[in-house]
Amino acid sequence: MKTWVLAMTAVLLTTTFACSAREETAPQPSQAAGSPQATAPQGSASGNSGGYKVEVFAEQLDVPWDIAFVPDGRIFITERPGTIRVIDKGKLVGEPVLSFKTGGIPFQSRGESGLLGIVPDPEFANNGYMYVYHTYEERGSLRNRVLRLVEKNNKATIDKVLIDGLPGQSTHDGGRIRFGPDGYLYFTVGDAQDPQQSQDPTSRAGKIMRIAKDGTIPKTNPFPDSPVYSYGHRNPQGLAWHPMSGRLYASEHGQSTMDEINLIEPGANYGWPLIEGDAMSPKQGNSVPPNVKLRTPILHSGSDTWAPSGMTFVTKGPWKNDLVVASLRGAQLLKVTLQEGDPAKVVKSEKLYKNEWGRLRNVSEGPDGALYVMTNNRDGRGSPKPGDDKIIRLTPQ
Ligand SMILES: [Ca+2]
Repeated sequence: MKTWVLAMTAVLLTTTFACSAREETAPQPSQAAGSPQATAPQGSASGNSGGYKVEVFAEQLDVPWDIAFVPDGRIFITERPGTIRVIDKGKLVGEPVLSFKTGGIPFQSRGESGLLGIVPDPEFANNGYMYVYHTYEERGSLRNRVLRLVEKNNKATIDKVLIDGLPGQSTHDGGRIRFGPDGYLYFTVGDAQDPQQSQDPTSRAGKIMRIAKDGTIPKTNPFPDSPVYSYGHRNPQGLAWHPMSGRLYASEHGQSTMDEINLIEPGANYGWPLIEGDAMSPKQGNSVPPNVKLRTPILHSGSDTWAPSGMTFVTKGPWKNDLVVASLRGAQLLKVTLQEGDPAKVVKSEKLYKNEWGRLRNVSEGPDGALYVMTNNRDGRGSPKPGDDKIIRLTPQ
């Protein structure tokens, strides 16, 4: 029987190990070491680092993917194999809030697919609604869908299917889901291994989408009667809005290198598979029609591989207004500082805690102003350490 341990006191992190993780994307390139960005000082093993107290907040999780904070203090966690867990009064509850593996729920978790993003309703305290993005099978093909759940007393049930039939595959499933400052529900959909679909605004593959929380299409969406908000994406997995400007940013996996951070404009085309990174000319075998305008990222990894996933802007503490991005293959937090007043200008980017915790799936800011970082070492691609997978908490001092 598994025992679930939640560290109630600070557990000092003393582990440093070489990451043998593969990247999120395929095929696997031979990688040269190094990066166009400067490498910042490594996180200290002393438990305090760069103005943050660092501790293990939860452990013994099974490939956690996303985290949701609700006003009563509980914290919900998705585990990709198909369970929602809850931390209640500081304790990780053994019984799942909802298991997608039982009860006849259509569900599949193969490769990178499964139970992915989770977000609470902005009115959760009144309605108990949460929204999740997950993979299922339909007529022999993998698909993804967005569900509304209703939660009470640490148990959730499916209340409504908001959108289904989204393209799915064993890789490139997107899956991040967040509310924007406009109150609409945004989520990312990967190209599901069919790159050309990303360039077709009428296809649902390789998109960032926006719907109302009742599943209807906002009249102000860029394409009439379509949930598509932006297109030309490969496998976006991070969404975050700048706390001052309210502008939307997204992270995206490149094919093998050229991972991207994009500033998202409604209706814009982010280039995949015609161009990668800030390339000005199309990839071999592609051509760009003269009337097609392709957006390039505000930051990319060059010949390095980050494999970026969940990310957040920081609103409190030493990193206030910086963007922090969890990296799988990069096994680091990428911290990006933007120019005040210029949403597209990156002042600097730093790699923090590289190889200290292994592959990182997500970072979110809690209502307490701490950053909660999820490891992703137990899915066969990482090197699990005792206690993996973990949530590491960084609390501003
Ligand atoms: Ca791009």
